[in-house]
Amino acid sequence: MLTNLKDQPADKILALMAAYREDPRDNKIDLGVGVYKDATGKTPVMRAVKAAEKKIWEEQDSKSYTGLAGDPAYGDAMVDLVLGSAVARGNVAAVATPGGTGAIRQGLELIKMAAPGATVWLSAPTWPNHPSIVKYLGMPMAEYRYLNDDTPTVNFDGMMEDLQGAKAGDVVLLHGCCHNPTGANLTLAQWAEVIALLQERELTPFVDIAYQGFGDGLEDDAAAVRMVASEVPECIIAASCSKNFGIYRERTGILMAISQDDALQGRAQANLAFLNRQNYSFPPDHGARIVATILNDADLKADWMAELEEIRQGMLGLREALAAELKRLSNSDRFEFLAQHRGMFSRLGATPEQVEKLRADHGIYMVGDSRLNIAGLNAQTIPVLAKAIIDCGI
Ligand code: PLP
Ligand code: TYF
Repeated sequence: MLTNLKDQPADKILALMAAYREDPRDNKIDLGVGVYKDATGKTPVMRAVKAAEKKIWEEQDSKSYTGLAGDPAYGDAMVDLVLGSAVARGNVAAVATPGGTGAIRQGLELIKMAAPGATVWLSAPTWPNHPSIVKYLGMPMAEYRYLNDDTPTVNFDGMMEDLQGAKAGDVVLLHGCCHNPTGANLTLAQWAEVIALLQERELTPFVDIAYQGFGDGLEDDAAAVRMVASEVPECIIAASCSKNFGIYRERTGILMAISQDDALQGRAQANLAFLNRQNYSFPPDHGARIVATILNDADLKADWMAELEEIRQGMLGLREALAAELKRLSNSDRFEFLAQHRGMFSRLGATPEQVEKLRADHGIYMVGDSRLNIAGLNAQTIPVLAKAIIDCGI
């Protein structure tokens, strides 16, 4: 039987992570996988996470099953964190999932059950796992333009034009904030135009929000998803706690299905629970419990928010410093976009050959599409990267 299996393509980002690890050079720089790193190159456990784990260890007296939707305290806290008061809780069906990826997978499965012929529209480019999962589920897929060819800014006209081609009932996958891989984001005015188009053409938005708190702040980063959720008749939201709580390996995410018709909440909730049951029964609890413990404790929440804000400000500082150094070396403003972009990533706009030259000649690792993880930099490596970028003719 196993001989029938085909080879599967490797995940390029994860393969890059392995190649970096094997590189013996001392001065190598990892700007690959989207994991936050501090100035010493470590991915720390956040203070509030440690404190919450201690509290859980001391107070938890059972590890019996939770429920198919996960711990309700986690669901409520996350609905509140992502949606604030944009939608009444009674309109939101929500289940805990293994990471944001689990939420994306289950969200797509829900769509497949409810609207089997719907085409899923993805931004070009997007996070490679989006098309990979859509394809695996055998769902029709289409792309909308997202980035300009000449500068790494949003091609809004192209995006709107392409989405005009969607048919009623299709699904549009949107990054809630901090677009991966481009770092280029819609303004709120542009979001309003997208929402008007979704309504006019009867399209369902599926918002993937994996970096709330990494862009303009916890509230600002949720502004778009809240606007979507409060204005369209129905939407799906996949949120991840991997980055903003730094609990990557705990696999903590949430899937929400929202309808303005609160009579549908019960059925949506039952279907989300059904999907969890088909795939793995109960979702992982430890990360979800950490998140609920933090969000339901005023001191822990304040400390988490403060640390998240330090992380965000640190990345903004790195963006500005890199843009300034490149301005100095190139005598031009062509890298100014680095300071304008938000989140962990920007795309440099380099060719695959230039990206390979950065790796081979300078030990600088970034994804083949020239996506770099800003958090992989520090005050010492910024001038090194900037010089290498100019040396490679980018
Ligand atoms: N969506 C996007 C755009 C991402 O970049 C990621 C990865 O970090 C995720 C979702 C989900 O991440 P995880 O499954 O680790 O929570
Ligand atoms: O884009 C990234 O780097 C992150 C981490 O299969 C990631 O989203 C990368 C690849 C993958 C899962 C997560």
